[in-house]
Amino acid sequence: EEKTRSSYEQKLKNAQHSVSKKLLELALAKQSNLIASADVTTTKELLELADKVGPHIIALKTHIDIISDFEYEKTITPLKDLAAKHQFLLMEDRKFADIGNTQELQFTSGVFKITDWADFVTSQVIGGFESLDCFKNVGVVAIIGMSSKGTLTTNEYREEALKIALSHPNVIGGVSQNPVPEEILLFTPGVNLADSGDGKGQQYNTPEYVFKNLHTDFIIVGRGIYKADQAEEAAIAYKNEGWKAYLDSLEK
Ligand code: S5P
Repeated sequence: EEKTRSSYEQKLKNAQHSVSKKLLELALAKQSNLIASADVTTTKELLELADKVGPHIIALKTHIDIISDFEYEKTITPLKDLAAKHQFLLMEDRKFADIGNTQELQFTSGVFKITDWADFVTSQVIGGFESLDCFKNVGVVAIIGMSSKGTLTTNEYREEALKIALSHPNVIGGVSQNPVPEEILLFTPGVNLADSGDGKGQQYNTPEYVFKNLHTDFIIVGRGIYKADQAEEAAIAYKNEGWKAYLDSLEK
């Protein structure tokens, strides 16, 4: 007997964190569970991609430290404008992995000043419960399990990581390739319709697979969109596939 999943409406009713609520509201309003990963290396590419895919996504995931010409005023200010224009959130995939004090400095200082613009961030939980205390003003998506071949996120690791994620008030969800309890949102990267891997350890599944088998909430798509000839068309295709797969997963 396959267990049925909760709908976005049901999850919205139970959501405690303002960022969880916002994500679920955007999903329902845009009929999208798509997060585009903008793994591009210039401000121009980042802003062009955000403008093209913005209407079809609920969040844009960044690796802000790969932008070679980063300048707060030229990169972040227009990115925030595009997020407001197209109604999506900014998810900085920083994957913090240090002691609380260092994470706090990485989050608030340096050139990126992530705390000033990100709606939510990713963090490893390897530093323990208190290492997540510094992310007070944003949501945290905890890395529970990774998508790459040979990852050390074993069953036992994931169980311990989930204990932290479920009990920490700053945590809104987890990144994983396995189901998680419904109290937190599930974000699943490693999604691609054309490829099964990238030759560098990444392993891909389809939207259908992750909604059916993991009951994921949000899919994260990088190269499937930003490497496509027509990024906007690709975003629409992933959005439609993802939404259909979500609706199908409700019916089991
Ligand atoms: O386990 C993970 C966790 C993350 S956040 N596996 C991942 O691939 N990611 C991220 O998702 C990764 O850093 C990249 O930004 C994106 C996947 O990109 P793609 O091009 O392979 O779709």
